Order: sequence, then C-alpha cells, then structure tokens
Amino acid sequence: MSRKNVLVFRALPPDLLERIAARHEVTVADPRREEELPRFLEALPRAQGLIGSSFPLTAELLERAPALEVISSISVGVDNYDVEDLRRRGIGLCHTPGVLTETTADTLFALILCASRRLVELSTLVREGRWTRNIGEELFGWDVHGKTLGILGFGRIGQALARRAALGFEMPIVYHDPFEVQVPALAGLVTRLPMDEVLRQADIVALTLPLTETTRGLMGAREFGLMKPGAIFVNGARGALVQEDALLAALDQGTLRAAALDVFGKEPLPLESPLRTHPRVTPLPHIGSATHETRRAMAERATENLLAALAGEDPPSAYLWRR
Ligand code: 8YV
Repeated sequence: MSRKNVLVFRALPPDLLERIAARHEVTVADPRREEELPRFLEALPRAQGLIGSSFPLTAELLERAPALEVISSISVGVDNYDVEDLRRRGIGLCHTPGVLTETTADTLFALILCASRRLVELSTLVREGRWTRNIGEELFGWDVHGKTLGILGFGRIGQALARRAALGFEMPIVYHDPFEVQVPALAGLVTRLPMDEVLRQADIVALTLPLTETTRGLMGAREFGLMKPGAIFVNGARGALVQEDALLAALDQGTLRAAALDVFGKEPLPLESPLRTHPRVTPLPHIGSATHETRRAMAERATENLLAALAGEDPPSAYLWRR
C-alpha cells in the first residue's frame, strides 16, 4: 500500500504516532496553537488523512485539502464537521462512539451530585478556611436518590447515565428521544415522553444529545420555564444546545436551583462569562471523557479507524460517512 500524507491536528501518544508513521508520512500541527497554525496550513494541501478533534474543519479549510480522503475524529461528537459537505467532497468521516460512553456518563452523574449536593461550593468553603461552625441549613443541598431524572437524548451516553441513576440511585427516568429505546436492564424504570413533559416532570434534567442544526439552542427561556421550580440542570453534551442568557435568567429567577455544566457555547469559557462565577453554577472544563484510560482508548480507536480507512478497509468504528 502506498505511503500517504497524514496530518495529525491533535496530540497523539508517541506509540500511536509511530504506528501511523510506520505506514505514512506524518505531520503534527495543532491549529489551535498559534505557533503551529502555519505548519497546519502548509501541510493541508498534501493531506490525504486527518486525525484529531476539537477544531472546526470548515469548508474554507477543506477547499485547501484537495487530496483529503478521510477525517478520523478523536471524539464522539461530530459537530465540528459539516457531514453533508464532506459527503459532497467525497471525504470519509470516522469517529469514536462507544469508547467514551461510560466515562462520560460517570462525569454526568458527578455533575448531578455536584449541583444537587453543592459539593464544589462546600469544598471551596473548607479550602478557604470558612468552615468555622457546623454547616447550617442555608448550605444544605438536595437529595439525588429517588428524584426523577429527565434525560434529553437517549443514545449510548444517555442510557449509561440512566443505568447509574435508576439502578444505583433508585431514580425514576423520563427521557425524550426521537426513537423509542429498549434497554432490557432498565425495563419498567424508564418512560419515553415528549420533551415538554420530560421538562415538566423531572426534578433533574440532563442533556446528552448531539449538537445539530435542529438541536442548537434547544434549551431556551420557554424550555427552562417548563421546568419544575427548584429543578437542577446539567449539561455534559454541547454548550451550544443551551441559550446561556436563558439559563442565567432561570437561575436568577429561582426556576433553577442549580446547574452543573461541563460544556459551554465558547470554550475555554471566557473570563467575562457570568457562568464562570455564578454562585449556583458548577463549571467544569469539558472533561467529560478526560480520563487517562478513555482518552487513550479514543486515540487508539481513531488511529485504527484512520489506518483502515487509508488502506481501503472498513474501520473498527463504522464510518459516519465513507467516500
Ligand atoms: C472531547 C467530546 O472533548 O468526544 C467528544 O465529542 O466532546 C470529548 O470526548 C474531545 O472530543 C476529545 O478529543
């Protein structure tokens, strides 16, 4: 098989870089780093394979990549790519679904605990030397076990979150998804409802759905207004699903007790964002899949996908779209 040109646009473990370099010419350049952007743009016209994530490969950039055959994304989310444009250009797209499901579901449940039990706020109180007496009622949190969890998006991650909540914390689950999903382990424990009903019935609402042009801005003033007074909101999917002004208003008007967010409309979260310092918001820096084990597994899977695709073979993670 001929050696091809591969552009790696997010850092890979050295052994995986070596695995690619054993078969192809490799250039490493992360365009999010100002000093590496020129090298990325210089390599793009030759690139037949791209591997990386967290960078929008726009139509303008793809115009500069006439030799491109496949993008292997180290992610489950593919909102950084215009899949229809890739189809038109005959560029294949692979991603890493399934590999990060459990880790991301763990993070989501941690978000629920942080928001409900005020864990980060109270840990900060100790760290800052403000634990001077028994914690009073004004600092109490709210129970998680037994509360109704509403999940918007019932794919792999939503189902994994439901398993944790229903089986581990006796939480009734209501979910909204375009499709009826059968999960044998959750038989009788989950109910599919229209989205408005999920928002009305849930004590805690979690977003686990993909960002598409249909779901962009999904959670606005109307949707937060449907939620129970004192509800908890967590987002571990994509920030752009939420109209952040509406979220802040819901928090300030008391509709929402608290929110825990791992993703934001702009990332890194701008210093001036009120979400960074709001007293009832727990912000995390998009660490949903960020464990040593899972990020290694994602990188391995993306490498396997890339090598298979460039060899004209079916990748381990089925193509999202093949040329
Ligand atoms: C990471 C993610 O942010 O997989 C996704 O869609 O959002 C996270 O896993 C990133 O994509 C890892 O490269």
